[in-house]
Amino acid sequence: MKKPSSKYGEEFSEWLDWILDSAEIYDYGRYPVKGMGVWRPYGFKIRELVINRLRELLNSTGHEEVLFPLLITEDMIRRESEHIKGFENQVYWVTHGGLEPLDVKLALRPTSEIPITYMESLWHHSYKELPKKYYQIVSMFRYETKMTKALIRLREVTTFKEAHTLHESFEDADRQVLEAVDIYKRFFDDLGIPYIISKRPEWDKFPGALYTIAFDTLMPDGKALQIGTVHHLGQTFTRIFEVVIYRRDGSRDFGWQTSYGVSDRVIASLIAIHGDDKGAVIPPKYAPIQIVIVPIPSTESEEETDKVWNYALEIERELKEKNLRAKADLDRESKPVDKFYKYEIKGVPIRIEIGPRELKEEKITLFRRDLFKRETIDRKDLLKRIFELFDEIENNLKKRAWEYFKSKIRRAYTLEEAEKIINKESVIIEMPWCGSYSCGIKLSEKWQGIDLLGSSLENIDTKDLKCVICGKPAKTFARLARKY
Ligand code: 5CA
Ligand code: ZN
Repeated sequence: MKKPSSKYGEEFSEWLDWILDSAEIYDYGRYPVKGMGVWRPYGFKIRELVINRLRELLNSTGHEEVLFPLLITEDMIRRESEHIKGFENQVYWVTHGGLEPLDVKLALRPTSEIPITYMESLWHHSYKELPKKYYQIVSMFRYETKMTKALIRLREVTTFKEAHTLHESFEDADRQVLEAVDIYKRFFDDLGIPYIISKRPEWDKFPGALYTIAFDTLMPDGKALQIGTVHHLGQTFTRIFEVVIYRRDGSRDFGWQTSYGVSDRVIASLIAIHGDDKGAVIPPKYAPIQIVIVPIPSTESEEETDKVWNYALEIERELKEKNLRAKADLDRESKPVDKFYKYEIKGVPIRIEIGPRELKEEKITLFRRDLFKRETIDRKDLLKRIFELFDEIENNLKKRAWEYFKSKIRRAYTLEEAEKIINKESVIIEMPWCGSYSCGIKLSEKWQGIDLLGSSLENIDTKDLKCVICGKPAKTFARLARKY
């Protein structure tokens, strides 16, 4: 695939396709079912490292992993009308078993509120068992009608982490929403993915939810990408499936729920946000290969070259003993510069270059992928320097990503001001808003292709500010952006 000259602007889409292909992460667009791609070994490993982190965060906060069937009966899914309305035109149906038409059509899960609530009605009856926090990491299917895109808009979402919780009161579910937001903050912070957190407008809530809170990041083309959502589901599903809970005071009430999820979009963001025009730059914690060792052959003799190759093997062994993901590329056929290029595309954070000179002087040359910088150190300092570099690289990637992100969030206090910015560049715009439904609708319809992400969750000072639509006192900031 041809390499675009930049990852920014209109070339981003090609850049993403190029990197997923040439770094052998995810093969997309060639498998003969639209919207579905193939994780290749290198990509699968990144995915696994990301999932491991997510599991750690969920397990350590009292979440329990479960595994539900993929299929849902038609009558189950039709029982909640608002929910099915939201998903109706996105559901894949299984209609046959072999040659026989099925008596009951079966849906491939587009999400699992329905099956999970159904089983909760059989499992949980008392406040003493609550809260319950379940999660699963599974494939989910949505027949997306907007343009599909590798990892960003899939029809089979292969890394759908969905959490579903059950509580005895509205307040406890409200508290759970905050815990979920906190968990996702820690998750995205760890990945170095910047975000803003917004309360979605009424018309953009998850079908059946009381309210939805979303994490958005920015892709290098300036479009906002929703990378995670947290929903307060109220009693919508527990009412339908009669999850009745005995409460502390002896009364009975339907349970209260939340759900929250992230997907393959997180991995797309990790790659897109840290990468550069030369390829991916994977943070050390998530890099399948953290250190690649490239031996440089001698120009003098074969014997000398053999020694360098042994030196490379020795270093690989030493690093692996410390549980570092190191790889010595000992291929004798290909040239060092071709190896450099290959691992730069793959985003390996540190490269070790050793040749006859390093061997003789007991030195090691290190190359940092993020800054494209070389340094030569004493061999004995290798481990210490590598661990330092891991921290430095992680912090640099994080800092760089947040600086870029913050530079793309702008305030405007009138519609004219906003329009000037919008015509010039693709950013997230914040404007004073009274918070009303009608002004929100007007804002979201004001400019073609620019949507309302919602309002800031944190209290931003709006004293003396006026809603850009109606002129009444502003209660919050509305955020608008081009959206995936
Ligand atoms: N049951 C709830 C919580 S898990 C739910 O399904 N919420 S969702 O519809 O908002 O999906 C959760 C997250 O999955 C979204 O925030 C988005 O980041 C991601 N997602 C949704 N659809 C797709 C898709 N077609 N391709 C890739 N990621 C998707
Ligand atoms: Zn208003």
